[in-house]
This record gives sequence, C-alpha cells and structure tokens, in this order.
Amino acid sequence: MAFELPKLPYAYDAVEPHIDARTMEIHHGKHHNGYTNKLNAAIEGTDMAGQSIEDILTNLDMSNGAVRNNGGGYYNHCLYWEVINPENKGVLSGALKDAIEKAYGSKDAFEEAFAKAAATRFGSGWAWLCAHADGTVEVCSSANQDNPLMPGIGCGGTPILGIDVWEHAYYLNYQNRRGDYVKGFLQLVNWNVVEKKYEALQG
Ligand code: MN3
Repeated sequence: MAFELPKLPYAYDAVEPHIDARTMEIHHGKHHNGYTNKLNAAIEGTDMAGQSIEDILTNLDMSNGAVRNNGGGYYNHCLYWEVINPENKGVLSGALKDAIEKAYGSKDAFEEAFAKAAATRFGSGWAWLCAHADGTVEVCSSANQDNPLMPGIGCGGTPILGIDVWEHAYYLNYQNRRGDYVKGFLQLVNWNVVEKKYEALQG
C-alpha cells in the first residue's frame, strides 16, 4: 500500500498571519506531495513497501539517498501539519510541561532553545523537540530532510514537535527573516497534539 499525502484538517489560510495561505498551499500541494510520490517510487518492489514510515526511517540504510530524502520529507511534513493545527490548541500542561521545565527551566527557556536550534541550522533542515521513553525531552536539529528517527543523526528520541526551516516554508512572507517565522510558528503550536504524542511514548 502506497503512502498518501495527508489531507490538512484545516484550511490553507487557517494559520495566517503566521504562515500565509499561498505558502501553505505550495508547501503541502507541491513539496509534500512531491516527497510522497518520490518515496512511493523509491520503495516500490523493495522490502520497505508495506512497512510503516517509522520502521522505514528507523532501519534506514543512510546511503539510500532517495528514501532518506523523500521518506524523511514525507514523515517530517506529516508531523509539521499536525503540530500547527489551529483547532483546540490547548496550553502546555501535564507531564510534558513537567518534562520541559525539568530540561529547560521554563516554557520560555524551552522556546528560546528551540528558536536557537532553528536559527542556527545552516542552510535547509529542521529543529525538533524529541521525547525519550524515560520521559526526558531534548531540542535538536538536523540537516535537509533527516530526522532523529534515522540512524546516527545525533539527537535521539522521537520527534513530537518539528519546524521546517527550509526557505520554502517561509520565504514568501518572511524573506530572509527566519527568526520571525520561528516566532510565528511558536504561536501556532497545538500543545494538545504534542502532549498526546509525548504521552503515547511513555507507554
Ligand atoms: Mn518543507
């Protein structure tokens, strides 16, 4: 069964003014769609066909550039649309709030660390908040379409929040002002979704 481009559970203009509708439309309909189609082509007829995207990435041969780039692109963007969902966003609370405060001291300090990881990722890539099975969390970043599920990326755990810092994610509205885009993104985070992902990892 092939991977499918997920439908957004909200309209392209639902995350304005932080992310503009035209950027959302191109990003979802062209970029994410392209990763999805190329991933399907890359795994067709291999042992990876029929596996979950998580299994494919966790066991990936990193020299397989087509699956590394397009499998990463497929997974990363699925997470991105989920965590900027404007519906029932909630506020940071519960066990995730405790874990973030234990690691960073406060939500503000976490946001600073996350924004720094996003700002200092040279060129194209992603910044993440990852959770480990022992309940700890960490911020990190990765290049291109890599992500922490892949072997040897250097930040561990499972991503529960991720920001795309490729220029295609923000250039129409923000041009070179990546920092302003990151600030806008942090206004959009759906903490209810992120918390559910965190809790699911704790068994
Ligand atoms: Mn992108």
